Amino acid sequence: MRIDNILSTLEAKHPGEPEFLQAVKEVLVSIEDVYNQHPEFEKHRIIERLVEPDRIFTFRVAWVDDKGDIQVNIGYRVQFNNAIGPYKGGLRFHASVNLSSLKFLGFEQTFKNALTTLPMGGGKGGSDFSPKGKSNAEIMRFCQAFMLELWRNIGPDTDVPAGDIGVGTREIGYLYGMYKKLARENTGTFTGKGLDYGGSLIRPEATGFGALYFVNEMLKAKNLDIKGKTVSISGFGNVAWGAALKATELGAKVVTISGPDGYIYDPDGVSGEKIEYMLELRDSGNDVVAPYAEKYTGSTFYPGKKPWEQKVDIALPCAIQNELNDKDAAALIANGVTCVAEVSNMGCTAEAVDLFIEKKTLFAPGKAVNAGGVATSGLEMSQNAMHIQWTEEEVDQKLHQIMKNIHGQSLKYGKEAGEYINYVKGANVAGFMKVARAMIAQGVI
Ligand code: 2IT
Repeated sequence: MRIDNILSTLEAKHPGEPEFLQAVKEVLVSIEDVYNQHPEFEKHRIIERLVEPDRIFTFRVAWVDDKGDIQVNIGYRVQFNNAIGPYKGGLRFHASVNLSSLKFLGFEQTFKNALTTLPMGGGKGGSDFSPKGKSNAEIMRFCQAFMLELWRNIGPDTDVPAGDIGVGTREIGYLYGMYKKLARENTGTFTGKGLDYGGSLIRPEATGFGALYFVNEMLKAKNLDIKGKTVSISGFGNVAWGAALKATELGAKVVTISGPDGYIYDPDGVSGEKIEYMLELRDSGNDVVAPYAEKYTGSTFYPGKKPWEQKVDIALPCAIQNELNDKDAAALIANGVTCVAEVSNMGCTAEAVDLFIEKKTLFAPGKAVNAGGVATSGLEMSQNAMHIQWTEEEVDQKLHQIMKNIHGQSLKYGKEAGEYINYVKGANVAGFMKVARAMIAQGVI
């Protein structure tokens, strides 16, 4: 495999997609050795086939705002790869959404979903619509307009969307309501639904819970205990909330959260009602964390800064791609960080990841760490298909087992000379092998 050739061909075909190229490069570098040991991969042109999505839908979403003015956004669904199951992955509503970010997310999702052990292919979608400052009625009209176009291309055994940044239970409700009306069926073609109409218990918590189960396994593999460790978290949305809940429950102390306006340092720990307050902040729709420091006076707000400058044992980026760069990584390492785990998708820049690996910092990539979210979506699909609802304990226990399994797979393929475990390599190889085998078995399609 000539990685440079593949990347330059891809760049020439699809100029202006830096996030997608970053995600592809990371996987190719990781799998190079196993790829070269298996000539059948080359023979079946697996890489060339994997880097092109099965198909992409792009559509106009026109809707009317509260003032009566017409607004126009772009909607997307990238059906990346369905070798091991129906396309599965979230919808992101955020001003930064474009084809490059959705292709990177769909590509990552393919390997992440393979790691979950459940039969799900990779997909992703969304819009450049920003929910920030929009009224409830505007969000509903946007979601309905979005679904008016997308509904024909999804289905319970075809493509099952879910939430991502900017798409939570409220948005899923509006999207699914319109889907159901148009499709005239109630088959659960969305996950992250409300508990009253087919949603799964633990799904809201699952990404954060799963991440902490994974981090706990990483520490245990090094004979370390999470109890008493300090944790920096970025973001203040659903994922950060679940991570803070479980970290606190396991006896660690969360000392930061962050938003686009800056970060909060709370030496007493973001715990108890303060964790629930994160959701209040999010639901205010203003996208700021500054009010936290006004409410909890023992904490400090650092405007315009990122939490990675604080000395902690564990750092968990939980916000958005490339939120932690090489300078941040160097600061964490200089402060003696023990473990860094991406909870956001591709939360670290390539340079930051290289630095963690070079310095042998315990580091794991988003596609392994945050897979508990989509795994629990898979459990929601199972419950919908069987027309039953599992208890909180049943779902949590399955989630815990899945995360242990993902850790085990990443460990198996990530062991390097010496004691270092390269979780980036481990997760990429484990996910890739499964998808590649499934593609070969199903012929040239
Ligand atoms: O990035 C992700 O894995 C998600 N946003 C969740 C996808 C899902 O289908 O639950």
